[in-house]
Amino acid sequence: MTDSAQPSFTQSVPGHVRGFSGARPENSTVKKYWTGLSAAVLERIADDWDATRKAYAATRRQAYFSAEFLQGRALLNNLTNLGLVDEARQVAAEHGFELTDVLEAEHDAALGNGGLGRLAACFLDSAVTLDYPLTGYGLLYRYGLFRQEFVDGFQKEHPDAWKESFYPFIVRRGTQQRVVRFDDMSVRAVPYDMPITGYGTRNVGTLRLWDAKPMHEFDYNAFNSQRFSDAILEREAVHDLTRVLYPNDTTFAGKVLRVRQQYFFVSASLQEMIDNYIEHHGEDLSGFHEYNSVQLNDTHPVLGIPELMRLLMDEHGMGWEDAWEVTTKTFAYTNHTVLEEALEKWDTAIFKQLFWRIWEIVVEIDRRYRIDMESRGMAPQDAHHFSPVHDGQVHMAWIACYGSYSVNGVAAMHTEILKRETLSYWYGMYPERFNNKTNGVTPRRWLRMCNPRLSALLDRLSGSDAWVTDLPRLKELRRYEDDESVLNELREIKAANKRDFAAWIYERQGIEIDPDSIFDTQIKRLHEYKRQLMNALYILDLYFRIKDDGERDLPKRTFIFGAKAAPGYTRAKGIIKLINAVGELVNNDPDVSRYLTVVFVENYNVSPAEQIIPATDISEQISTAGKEASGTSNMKFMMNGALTLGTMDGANVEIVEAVGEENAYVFGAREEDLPELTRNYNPAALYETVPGLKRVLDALVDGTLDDASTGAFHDIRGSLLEGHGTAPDVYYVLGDFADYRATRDRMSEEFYADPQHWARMCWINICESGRFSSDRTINDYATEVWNLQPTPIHQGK
Ligand code: 26W
Repeated sequence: MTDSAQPSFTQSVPGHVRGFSGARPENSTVKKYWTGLSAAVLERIADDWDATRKAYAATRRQAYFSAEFLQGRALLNNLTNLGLVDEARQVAAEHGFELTDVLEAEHDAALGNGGLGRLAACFLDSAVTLDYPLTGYGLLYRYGLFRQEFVDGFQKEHPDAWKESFYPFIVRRGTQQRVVRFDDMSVRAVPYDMPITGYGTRNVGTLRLWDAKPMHEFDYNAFNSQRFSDAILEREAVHDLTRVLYPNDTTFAGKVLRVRQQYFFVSASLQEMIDNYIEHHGEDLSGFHEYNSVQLNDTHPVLGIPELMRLLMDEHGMGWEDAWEVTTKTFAYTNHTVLEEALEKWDTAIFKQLFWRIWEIVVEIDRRYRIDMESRGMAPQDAHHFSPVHDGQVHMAWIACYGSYSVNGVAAMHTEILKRETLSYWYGMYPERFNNKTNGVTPRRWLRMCNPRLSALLDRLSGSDAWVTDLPRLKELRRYEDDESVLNELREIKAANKRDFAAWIYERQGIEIDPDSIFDTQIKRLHEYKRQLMNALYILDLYFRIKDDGERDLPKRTFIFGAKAAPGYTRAKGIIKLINAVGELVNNDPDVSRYLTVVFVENYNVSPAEQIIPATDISEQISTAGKEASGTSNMKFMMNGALTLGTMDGANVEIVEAVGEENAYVFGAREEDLPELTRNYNPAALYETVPGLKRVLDALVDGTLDDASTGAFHDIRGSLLEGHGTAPDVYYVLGDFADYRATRDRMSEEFYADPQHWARMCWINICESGRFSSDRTINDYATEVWNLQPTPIHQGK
């Protein structure tokens, strides 16, 4: 709480607004008002943030290393966690502002590509809410994930200058800089801290993001002697380091820079952790791992392993064996995908060029690994394939498995596939290291904050807001699953959320949608394995069923998409164009638009998700079985009372298990059947025989749809029927199409046939979403992997 001498939050706001706008609060711009309000929040938590840092300094603490933190907006989240929403609304109103308008003035912090980055953000929220001493470490990208614009239905990328104007929720810690040395340059690492508030606690956690600065702002002598370009060039090379977040699938040109980024932030973070250890526990670093553990969010921060070896040996005089002991007891590795393309491998040339010493250490890890494996009876040629360095490349995932005390997947099925296939070698060597940690999402942002109507109902029925930090409690509310009036209320809440979304999308993109239609949504990164294409083909099939077959008894539906494609992923960009082309066709044909509307939300991000999810009826989770490690939007939808239409993949499996098969719509080939199915797979025959397929696939190339002569739709059709350089249709779109179509048809009919039964299913989904709270995930990491104790700064909260 605030000191009695301190003004209340409400009282403090006008002064902060004045300070930023240099005007009376009522005459401030909405953006300046946002800034002032945010500064008032920062003032409110400043002392507690200080106290938390102090309380965590000498305890065993956990670091979360991640190249991505997809934080989204901060103000409403902080107000929600601190219980200040009503006060903020009131004070804004006094100055003539609607709080919702003020909140809209905030730019998303989009320092991530997708699920992996958003997971990191949910974990920070849960850790602080549970008082766990966890700190996030990453990079302060000047540009986050690109801003997406549609031009004639094609994706166009623009830079996302997210912190161009003043951002109060980040504080420069100029006194805590470190130096990171590469062979060709030394760089100053400047930490910027974001406060992470929790719900019902006074602890305030930290996300520390490093910015790269030249050792000297510029070479004054070079400048003075008219050698401007030399001076500027060196500066630019350093600034390049934190200029931009890399979308996945980048070209070779960006790879050196990417490795530089990775080394830069892990080195700075580990230096800080070592300094902190020495300050509190003395110079003998052999106990480092007793006070520090590092979770590696995928392979991106795996350079931390050789870097800690280097720091311990070269800077602190430890021998190899001791250093290796400390290192392997410090790191734990989470894998987020089984797709080959994301298991990072770097050409050895990159290592030799950037940091010869790290290269030497990696080679020595490799040498000792081979001896180690031989002593365990492994044939050298078998060990070779999983060695850290071979065939001219450094294999980050193998370094992670060899150098960590824990290896985990992100859903039960994913972990099983890791053990059986992707990492089976390592599982054979070190079975005790392997464990599953099914992902979760924070119920603060993804229910409390984004769905105030449903939140209020849950508060009222359960008698308190205790569910917000103890989501499994919602199970008790299953006693209302046959309560007519509760189900009616749930239906009204969904209807109101749908009206809000309709107004929001009209305002944003000028599209009119019918709030009484079914809202059927697929929002996620654009990737072939996620099969947005199958969704689009289904809509195109519906179009023909209405136009050509004269089907008239179809339920009214709105199809919502949100997706960005990696700039270099040509086919994914073609699929974006295809969805927009199908949308054009459907939305502009009066025969069809009576039944169907297609909405492609431009520049999909965290904040649009907060609008879309509470308004959705059907959650599309249709990846090829075995490919989606977990998925996390599936959990957000469930929490907000949408039903899953999904394959048995990733966390869908556990969602279906939690709600019962009768409360979800499952279709498609099972992962265990796919090897056999694909052996006998004949896309050309399916094209001829599966109802509707020939028509939609031909429509890609017969002039029905226009790809502006780019050949994009021809390529997409080819990927399904011919396969260029690979087998056709590796993601089994045509194989699953018939079942998808039948299940989706049935689902939509049942929505209208028995709305009360539908509402009952939604209610059960909400009540059973407890185990998909990231609080459960974080508690599992803390107790089973991290050995971490809650460290509240204030008893009784
Ligand atoms: C090569 C660099 C790279 C590769 C892939 C960077 C980033 C990515 C993805 C964007 C990683 C990602 O987001 N994976 C997702 O992680 C989620 C959290 O565990 C899972 O729920 C998703 O299934 C998985 O696709």
